[in-house]
Order: sequence, then structure tokens, then C-alpha cells
Amino acid sequence: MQVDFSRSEELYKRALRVIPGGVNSPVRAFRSVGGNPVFLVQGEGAYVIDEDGNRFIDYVCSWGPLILGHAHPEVVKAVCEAAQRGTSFGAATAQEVELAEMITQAFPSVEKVRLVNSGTEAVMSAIRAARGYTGRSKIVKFEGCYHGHADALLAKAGSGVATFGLPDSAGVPVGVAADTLVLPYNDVKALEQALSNHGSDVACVVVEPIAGNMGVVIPEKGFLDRLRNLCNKYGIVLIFDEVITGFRVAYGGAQELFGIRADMTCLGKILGGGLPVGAYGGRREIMDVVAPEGPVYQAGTLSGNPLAVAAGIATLKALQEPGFYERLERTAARVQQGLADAAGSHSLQTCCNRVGSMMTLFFTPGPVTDYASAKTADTQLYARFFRGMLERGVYFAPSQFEAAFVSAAHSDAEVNYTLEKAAEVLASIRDIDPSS
Ligand code: HOZ
Repeated sequence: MQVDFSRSEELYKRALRVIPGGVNSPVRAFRSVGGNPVFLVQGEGAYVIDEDGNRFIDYVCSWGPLILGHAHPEVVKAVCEAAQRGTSFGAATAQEVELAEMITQAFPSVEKVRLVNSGTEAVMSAIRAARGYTGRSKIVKFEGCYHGHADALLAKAGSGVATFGLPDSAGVPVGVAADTLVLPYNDVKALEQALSNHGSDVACVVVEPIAGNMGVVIPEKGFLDRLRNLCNKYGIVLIFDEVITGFRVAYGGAQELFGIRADMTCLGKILGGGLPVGAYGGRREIMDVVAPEGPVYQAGTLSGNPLAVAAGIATLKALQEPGFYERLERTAARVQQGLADAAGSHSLQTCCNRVGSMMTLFFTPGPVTDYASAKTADTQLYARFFRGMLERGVYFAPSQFEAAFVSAAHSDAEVNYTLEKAAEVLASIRDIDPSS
């Protein structure tokens, strides 16, 4: 299928001369799916438009933030009005207090919260606070989970680290990674063993309560409950990284869905409505170690930026509309079922993990319950699926190890079109000789 990507290709050549890999974040380079990246110029509801004028139904949604769809009128209006009043003050504003109050109302486990500028910054800061609060150094994370690119967290990480099959990252001193224990996701026995051996030295366990960065992987029954109990037993701070799941799978994130309270919660993506916002928060006694209240230092010139806060407030207000999540659930369930049916009808062995409006079609029989099983996916087949759908005007994540997101702007028309094209593409890739 011939689609004109010539303008993107020209821009990519220019970009490669001045930006590492031609992109400002690795996965968008399309390296794991082949071909060159598209350069986007506009978003409109469920669609994005590239520099060549090609329109795509968007299931990346900027990697999760755009649950309302692109250029939602209330969000755009709020950002424009804020910009008229100035773009940054580096001082306290009433809107930051309003957004913080909205977060503590949505997440009862969050008694105090600090706004930062990214999910990476949120998790990095939460871990420092947990270490300051406990006086301990070790941290526990899970294989395939991605918590941003802070040094200590790049051990067996997901997202781009998984996409490129990197064992870890260069540039991280061994001493830094030495305090990070990495366990298999959903493996209660490994968790019990590790904490029995090291529990009294562990400051925090950081977990994606629903993993989104190795593709979507769902916590098995009992995993999070056992994690909560063990953290209580050893006095460990349980950090839920809800950068993806916060406001995504429910207004109160995975904590609302599963009825489990974290000690600290990290947020981002949807919280900023597409502008750079992160947040970390939790129990009052933990958060009060953070400067200027306490001795744990964390700062940010643009933290609480008025434009980003305005976008966040407008977004969260729109999410409170009655029936919002029920409608999203119906749409996302149709996409999941349709993809699974299309793959099955063409004898392709796939499994589609979904929670709410985040999902991943893995090209492996499954079940996919952790990083090891996620990595059995046929990434070449996924690359063909991605390319085939892109050429037909549907934009999925350019990596098998990411989530696809449905927004409130995806209507039956977009879902019908997506499933029609998926049937075409899955039929075509089934017959391709894998060695070709
Ligand atoms: N961290 C993003 C998704 N989990 C990837 C962004 C990118 O590399 O483009």
C-alpha cells in the first residue's frame, strides 16, 4: 500500500543531524517496528494528522494523557486563558492548590501531594522521600515495569528499555543499581523470599499496579494484596506508580479499582491533560519529610506550571462527567474483542490484555502475566501489524511492549473502521513467510 510519508522522511533526515536518533524520546523513532517515524502536526479528537496530511485514528494518545482525545475544547480554552495571564511565575498559585485538592479527593490514600514535571520526576522523588522517611536504602521493582529513566530504576525496565531489548542502560554506575532488587511481576513466592532476606533494608517497593510498560499485564489475584501485607510487615513504603493508570482505569486509578491503599502514589500523563505534569503524594507523615517541611530535598522551577495545571484541572473536571468511564469501557471492550476475534479468525495466536481503556494485543498465545511471557511475543509480526495498520490510517504504539489507549473521542465509527482494517492486516501478515 503506497502512502506518502515524504515530508516526514525529509524532517527525519534533518532531525537525525541534530537530535539523537532524530527523536526526543526513543520509542517514537519506530526502530522496533521498522520504517521511519511519522512527524505529527495536529491532533483532532480521536485522530492525529502528519506532515503529509495523512490522518490516523490514534491509539497512542500521547502514551496515555489524552483520555479526552486531542484538542478537547475545555482543555484548550483553559490553557489559552492561563497563557493570557502569563506562562510561569515560579511562585504559588491558587490553581495548584485546587489541583492538589482534586488529587487528594480522587486518591484517599494521598493526604499530601507535590506537583512536579514528569512521571520520571514523580517516581524519583517518591523514592527519595521513602528513603528519607525510612532511613533505608534498598528499593524493589519488578521486571518489565518502567518508572521513568532515573538511574536506580533502569534495571530490567519496560517501555523503551524493553522495546530495544536493552539489558539495562549504559551510564548507570553499578553502585547505584546495587540497591535495586528486581523481581518477576506477579511472583508472590519471589517477593516473599526477597523480603524475608532483605525486608528490613528495603525503603520501598515501587510497582505499576497494572503494568503498562511491558505491554499491559494484569496483576493476578492476590498479588497486590500480598504485596500490601508484606510492606506492612516489614515497614516498607508501598509506592503505586499510577502514572499510566491514574485517572485511566478509574477516576481513582487502580487503587479505586482494586480497593488497595498505597502509602505513596505517583501520577502524571492524564493529570496534565497532555502538558508536562507529574505528582507524588501519600501519607501525611511520609510527605512531611519533603522540603521545606522536612529534610528531603526536591525542587522544580516549573513545578505547578500554570498552563499545565490549568490543563489538568480542565481534564479532571471533564472526567467527572456521569457515565464517562462506563462509556469508555464499552468502547474499549469492543476494540479488544474485535482484535481478538480478527486474529483468531485468521489463525494468529494472540492474547489481548485489557483493563479499562488500556490494552495490548500480544502476538503470542499467552497468557502474558509477566515480562518473561511478554517477551515471547513475535515482535516481527507485531511490526507488520503496526505497519499495515499505519498504512490504513490507524496508529498503534510503535512497540509491542507498550499499551494502546482508547479515548472518549473514539466513537463507533472509529472502532468499526479499526476492526475492519485489523481483519485485512491480520489476514495479510498471517501468510508472510517469517524469514522474509
Ligand atoms: N515512556 C513512553 C511510553 N511508556 C515512551 C515515549 C517515547 O519513547 O516516545
